[in-house]
Amino acid sequence: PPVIRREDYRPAEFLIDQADLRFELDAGQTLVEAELSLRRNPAAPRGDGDLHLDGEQLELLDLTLDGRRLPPAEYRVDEHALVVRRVPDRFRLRTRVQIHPSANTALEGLYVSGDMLCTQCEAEGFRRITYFLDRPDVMSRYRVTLVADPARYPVLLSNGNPAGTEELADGRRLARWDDPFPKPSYLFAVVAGDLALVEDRFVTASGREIPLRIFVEPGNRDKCDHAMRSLKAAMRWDETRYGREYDLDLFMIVAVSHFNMGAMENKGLNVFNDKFVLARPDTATDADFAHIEGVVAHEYFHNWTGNRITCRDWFQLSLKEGFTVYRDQEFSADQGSRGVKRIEDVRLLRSRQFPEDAGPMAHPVRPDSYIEINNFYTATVYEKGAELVRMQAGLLGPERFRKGTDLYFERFDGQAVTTDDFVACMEQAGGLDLTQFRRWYAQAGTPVLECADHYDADAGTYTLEIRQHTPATPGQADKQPLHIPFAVGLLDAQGRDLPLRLAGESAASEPTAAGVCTRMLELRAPVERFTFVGLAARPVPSLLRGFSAPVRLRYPYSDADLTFLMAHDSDGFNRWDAAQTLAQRLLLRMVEEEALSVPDSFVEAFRQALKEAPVDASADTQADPALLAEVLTLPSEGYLADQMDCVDVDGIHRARETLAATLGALLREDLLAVYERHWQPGAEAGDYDLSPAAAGRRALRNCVLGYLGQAPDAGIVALAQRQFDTANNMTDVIAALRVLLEMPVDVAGDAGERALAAFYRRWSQEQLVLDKWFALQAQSSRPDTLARVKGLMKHPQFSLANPNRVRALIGAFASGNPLRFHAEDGAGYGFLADRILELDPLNPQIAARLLHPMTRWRRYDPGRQALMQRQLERILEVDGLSSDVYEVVSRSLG
Ligand code: BAL
Ligand code: ZN
Repeated sequence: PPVIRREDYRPAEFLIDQADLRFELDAGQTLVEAELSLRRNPAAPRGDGDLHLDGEQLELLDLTLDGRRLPPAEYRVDEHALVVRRVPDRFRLRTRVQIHPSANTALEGLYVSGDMLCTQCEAEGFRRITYFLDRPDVMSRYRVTLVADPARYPVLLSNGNPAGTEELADGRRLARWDDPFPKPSYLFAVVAGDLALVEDRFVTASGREIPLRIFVEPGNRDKCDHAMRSLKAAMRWDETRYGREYDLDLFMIVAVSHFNMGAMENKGLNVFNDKFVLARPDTATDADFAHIEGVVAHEYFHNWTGNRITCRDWFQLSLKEGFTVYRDQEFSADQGSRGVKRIEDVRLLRSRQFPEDAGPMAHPVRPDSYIEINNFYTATVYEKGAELVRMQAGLLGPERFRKGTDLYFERFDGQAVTTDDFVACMEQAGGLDLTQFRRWYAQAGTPVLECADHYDADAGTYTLEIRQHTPATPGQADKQPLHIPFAVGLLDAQGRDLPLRLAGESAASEPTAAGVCTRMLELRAPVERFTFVGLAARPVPSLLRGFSAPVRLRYPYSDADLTFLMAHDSDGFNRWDAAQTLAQRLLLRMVEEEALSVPDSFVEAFRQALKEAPVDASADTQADPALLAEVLTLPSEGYLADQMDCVDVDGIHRARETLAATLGALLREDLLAVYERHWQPGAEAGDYDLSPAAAGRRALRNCVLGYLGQAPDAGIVALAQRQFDTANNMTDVIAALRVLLEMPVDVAGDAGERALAAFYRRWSQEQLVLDKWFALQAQSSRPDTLARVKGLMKHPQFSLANPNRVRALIGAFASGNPLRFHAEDGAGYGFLADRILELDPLNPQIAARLLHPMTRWRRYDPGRQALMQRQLERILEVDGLSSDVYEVVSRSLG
């Protein structure tokens, strides 16, 4: 398959000002009539005079140009295009095509989900609906007419504002939609179905009343409250933080059960994976609620960052995704605990994006080439892209950043632009030179900062020396130094932030009233030195506060320094990070030395942290329980693996289990005390409290239960059983079930299996809860897990056609169970390769995504390397592989 390169970008030769589409909708076959007003693009050089329209899997029934039916000699159709020869400079083209939604298993274009019809057009799905210039820099006005049988499809939706309905003489219903905002084809959407409606309204800053409609499958109406609340909060937030008001007369969300992505920001008609809409306390965990809030906000925010201003080409994907992720992160931080949100975001970046940046799929935030754009909806484009926006916001400060975004919205509204255009606005509003900063968009790989320091007691000076380098990545051997914002504080012996004065400055910056003194240093050269003066004693440095740049930091902290920072750092993120580093260090030593015992100092640091747990559930004066739960959570197996040159799968699992069991046994009384203090069946049984504070208490209690479960006895089994039996919310039920399932049979008997069976009986008709049931089993550390996963593939409720189910079973096993997936005999690899070959003809996007754990094969021992390589080669040998899977496999082997 051909490689698409950024440097080959050319403006479209033709523009489509107006697109009038008429759909005769039916699951088996749908007729699509398109009348397009085309004209030559004055900004594009003249080509061969032919019009090339994208189109795939379309059956062309009719073609007219300015009312004249074209004879075959004047056009040609192939697998990917319709080419009309020698067209005039301005004309109307009418096509009629037939498509087959029920045969569409790739879930791109128009397809069937349950009993409804829906679309997914990003990135290149619109070409499976009609012939078009299916590229984001062609923005058109759409008028849509939908015709369908009202018994099957009483609700007919498209983008924009409703423009009337009619009952046709043949019994069918017709609905018209008109979208006044020009948009690229990837934002087009149609939904038809027998849908239940939940409606609310929002009054905008300028006083317009906007109906808000959430459509769901009948039976799910009682699970929309949280999504609706989140939507209204997001609409208000975008007005106050960015001055962005909603523009259409109506805003709609549709939840569908079969969806490749998380959700899609189609203009005025967001289509969601129902996992990110539907929630009730008894069906969804606190994490699910938080994801829903974030995703609803993310899609809504796209209305300005993505829809009103879109991407010139797909290499600019991070223009909308990086900025919109940054916006949703900040929104969520404002709804709950800012500190905890930052920890979660960095944990995700480190566990997904850092390994991507270090592997065969490494690519810049603005990639230079791709074979299949669907493979580039990555952690790099999204999460690292958000970090680039965050760094610019940090460099400008809140006021100038707001000026920069105002300028961006004003200058580019209605246009398709580039990441460079965005940076230029920041540069202008900030009065900064971001020339060097732009390299962040162009260079792949995670920069490494090596820090050294020197204290001169006689002079009272403390010098920090920071070296930066970015490792080579595929296709990019040599890297240039980056412009890196590096936030630093210095602590005195009591753990207080010191005033900071750099050599040459006349005055020191003093700590704030809250005792915080942070200096944003800017790194540009490969080696930078900063000398702080006026220091009576050697300080302890707190480096990269708030994770001010997406880098790997190296500094030779002693364990005592880390324990000190964990207890005292005024930066909450760095307190957590110190705890993580301490645990990571110990765990990696335990991997090396199997017999290593856990040092008392580590146990005591944990005991001390537990002592800070709030005394009762209503106290808000003590440590934030959610933050404490983060501090007490050990680095994941995947994160530890990323720290090793050669991943020791079994050693990592063993070390983590040993450490958790040791803490569970030695701190039993302290853990039990925290658990019991926060176990309030009375309060929980009443009104379930969704507040961040209550969720934080649940997180802490379940974290503590996890440790207790690692050193179980009959009392702990009973504790977990009580929680499973009596909890009124999914967070506590799942946490207890996980603990019961992981406990050894000689202690817990069949308690885990019984609980699992009870869970199935209760939830067998709730598809999203059932996904949890599949995933829990796929992630089990028990030796028979692969056999069990294979058995579950035959379960009547398993289906390869449902991406959520595939992710819950196969994805959870391959990506969420390193111990069993990477079993030494290679059985996990063979299983995954078989599934990919089965899935690829059905849904290439999902198949390519599932492959990822195998792409990092070079990080393992020679035996596992050979086994993974063999499976990858086996996949590559298959004829007719999709471009999605081909690209991932060939890059991994390359
Ligand atoms: N644009 C694809 C889904 C999302 O990032 O919102
Ligand atoms: Zn997005």
